Amino acid sequence: MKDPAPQPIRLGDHRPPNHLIEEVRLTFRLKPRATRVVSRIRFRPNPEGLPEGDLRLDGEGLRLIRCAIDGKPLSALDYLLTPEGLTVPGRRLPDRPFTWDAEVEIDPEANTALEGLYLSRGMFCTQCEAEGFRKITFYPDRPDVMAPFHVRIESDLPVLLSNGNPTSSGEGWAEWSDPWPKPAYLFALVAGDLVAHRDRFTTASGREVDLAIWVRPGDEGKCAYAMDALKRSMRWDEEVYGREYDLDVFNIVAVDDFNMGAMENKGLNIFNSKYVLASPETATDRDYDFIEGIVAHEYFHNWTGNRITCRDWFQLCLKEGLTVFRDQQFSADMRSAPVKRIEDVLQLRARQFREDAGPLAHNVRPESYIEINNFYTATVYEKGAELIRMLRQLVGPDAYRAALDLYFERHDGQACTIEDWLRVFEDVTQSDLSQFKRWYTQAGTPKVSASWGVSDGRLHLRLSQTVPPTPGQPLKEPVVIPVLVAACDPQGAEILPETLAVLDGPEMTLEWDLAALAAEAGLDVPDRVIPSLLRGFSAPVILDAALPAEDRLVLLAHDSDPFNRWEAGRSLIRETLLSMLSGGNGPDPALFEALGKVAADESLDPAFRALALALPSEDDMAQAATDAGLVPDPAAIYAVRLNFSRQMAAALQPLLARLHDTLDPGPDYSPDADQAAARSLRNTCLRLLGLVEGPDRARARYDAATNMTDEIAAFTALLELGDREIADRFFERWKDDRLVMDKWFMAQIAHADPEEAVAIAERLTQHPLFDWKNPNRFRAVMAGLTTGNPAGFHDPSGAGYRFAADWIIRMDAKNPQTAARMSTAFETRKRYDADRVALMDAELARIAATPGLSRDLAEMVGLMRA
Ligand code: B3K
Ligand code: ZN
Repeated sequence: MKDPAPQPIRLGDHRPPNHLIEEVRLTFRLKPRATRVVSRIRFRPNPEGLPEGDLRLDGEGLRLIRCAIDGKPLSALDYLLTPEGLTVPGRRLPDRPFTWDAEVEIDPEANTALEGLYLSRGMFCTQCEAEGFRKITFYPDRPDVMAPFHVRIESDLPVLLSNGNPTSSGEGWAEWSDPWPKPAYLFALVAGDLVAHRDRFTTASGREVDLAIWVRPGDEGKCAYAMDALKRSMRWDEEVYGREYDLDVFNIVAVDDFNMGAMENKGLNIFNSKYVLASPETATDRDYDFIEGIVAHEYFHNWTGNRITCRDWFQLCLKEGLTVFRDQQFSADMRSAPVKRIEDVLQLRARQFREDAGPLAHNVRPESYIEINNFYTATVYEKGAELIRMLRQLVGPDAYRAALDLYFERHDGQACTIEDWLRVFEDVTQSDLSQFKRWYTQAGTPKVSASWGVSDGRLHLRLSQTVPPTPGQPLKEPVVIPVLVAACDPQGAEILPETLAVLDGPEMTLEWDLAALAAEAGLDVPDRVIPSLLRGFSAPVILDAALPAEDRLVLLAHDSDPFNRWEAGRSLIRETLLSMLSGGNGPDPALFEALGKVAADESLDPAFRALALALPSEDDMAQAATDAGLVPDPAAIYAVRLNFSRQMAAALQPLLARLHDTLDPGPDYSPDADQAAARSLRNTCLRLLGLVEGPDRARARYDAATNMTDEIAAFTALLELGDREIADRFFERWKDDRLVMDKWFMAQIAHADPEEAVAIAERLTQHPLFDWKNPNRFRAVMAGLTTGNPAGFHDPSGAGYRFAADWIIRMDAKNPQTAARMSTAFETRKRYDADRVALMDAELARIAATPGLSRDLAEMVGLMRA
């Protein structure tokens, strides 16, 4: 019999639970193939639920051994058991608090989906968000049911951890208590042969907290940076948000097999080992940067997510958007704020704008889903963070802080909605945010058009907006868009100081008296001005402001807003690449000259200078070509970018060589922003120089490298120059280090000649170290091709599509979340030519027709084929 098609869950159908929980007691008897979970749960009827409502417990893949209510065993006639859970009819329940007892058996070793309780190389660990707890025991697995948990773990393994504070332990057992009511998705348990890197933290009010990072023996020397990042995060949250930590211990565990980056379980964060372990020899500056940001992100969830959680999964952005925004603020404070902003916008455009422009576009607060795991997206996270940034911009930093204080005060211990969130802003600012709320309920990236001019001594700026149709949302209302504007004269002197324009209707016009502005700025009255629009990327929109190239060169040289300075250069490069793609003019020497000036400017952060020399990615160019009405040819995009880089390298060769030779921060490696910035610019020069000089410089750098940042930079530069031996040398040195080997797998594909990329990827999947069930290794190869080498993935033969589809199908049977995520490789298919579209359609159809497809992958493929 065919399974019935899974039904969407809808926001509008949300009902409060019939029962709430006063307390949970769990005992785990851990065995790889047969773990027993004994639960005792104190329920009480919820006054907001249905009178005499059923008791609904989620449960999947559980072998029920026994269950009882108030000590009275239930027989199979007393409840309804389905593959999704267990329901006790209301008429069989007492109309007062009662105790549910149950024992179930589960098989962690068979759990390859890595959701629920599973084994990773001999270590028991859990991942419960979003709905993994139901694979551990019968429970109302929904975030609006919060309870204190008491956990006993029985196992021969030496280290036994759960949420909250340790209460007692003995030979073969340990007990933990978490006093803070939490939803089941924040439950965690770890048991393994682990060692701790320890430290302590004293909170602002004087509470002593024991900190530990738990890793496999041998990895304890790679935890110092994550620990340092943790302590800085704890201090920062006290100083900037007034939030203190609230338990006696804070534990982090590094796990090798993990579906995503990390998880904020209360008091027991579980991390993909990639985002904990670092040494100068094995981790790049970028890895350190990620570790800092992710440690902070998970720590910040303690307040934004754990103390205040989401009422239901439609509200996911309530915790994720806010926590991403907080981690972005933290990283901006720890490092260079302008560079962080540029990097965040690069990510937003690469992942979220791409999502918003395709078949997977959805609201920051979605209204329906089939599989919630598919909605941990760039839209919920990154666009969600942009909405908070805009709110802060609109109300100002003081009102923002006051609103957050009110949020924590009013909602501590609650499961909340976006309405609750916006209400604290409305109450603090006495304003109506119903129009702003459209940002949460409309998908699609708004387009803002700008025009300006000087007439009758007045400077006019006209702004207008449209929000494009997205699947299921043909018509949109205008949103509230904060547009930070300024303007300079033709020499680059700022004549209009930075001003906030709030575009909340279809259009608006602003006007200034130019003579007054000039007098104020101490400048002559110019006959024209150059606007600097959307400074700091003040809203997640696509700006259309046909600024002449010569004006953008002025902004690139002079704009006092670093984001727009970078943006001016980036848009000039993009336009040149587009022109080259359509057979038009190549680079204007004036552009190289201007980029060279930025690169040489020692008053600027080297990381900023490196970003200024970077090109829009191949995927960005495919989107840019589509927006310009062209059909993108991935091979042509690859060739044009390479050609541009070669010309730039030739034009700037002496400068690049000088920078390369003088920027070496020396052998005493530190991952701090200053050193990382110098390496970033130096290695940008290295790669460009290779294009004109050949491989000798990169070979010398490879041999001399004393840290992974430099080693991988030389390695990838050599791969791009066609060096065939370098991969073997790298392998011999690093074959025993799993995280470095992920880089080896990925780099060989991402930096391959596109014509060879699929063959290399295929060959690597035959490699003995290709452990495809490990999500990091799987992603290294798959993303190495699908995002790392777009021209290879889009090979006209269709071999790249076939390769990806084969592996997605294979992975789906083991780990649906990872398979579903990888399927987004096909989300842009409509951009391409009819032959490619047909090839991609055929692969999507083949995936869709696979028997036993997971709900995760079925939903993704269904959306992409619609
Ligand atoms: N909250 C987790 C993500 C859970 C993903 C479930 N599929 C990590 C984070 O955002 O911090
Ligand atoms: Zn998060």
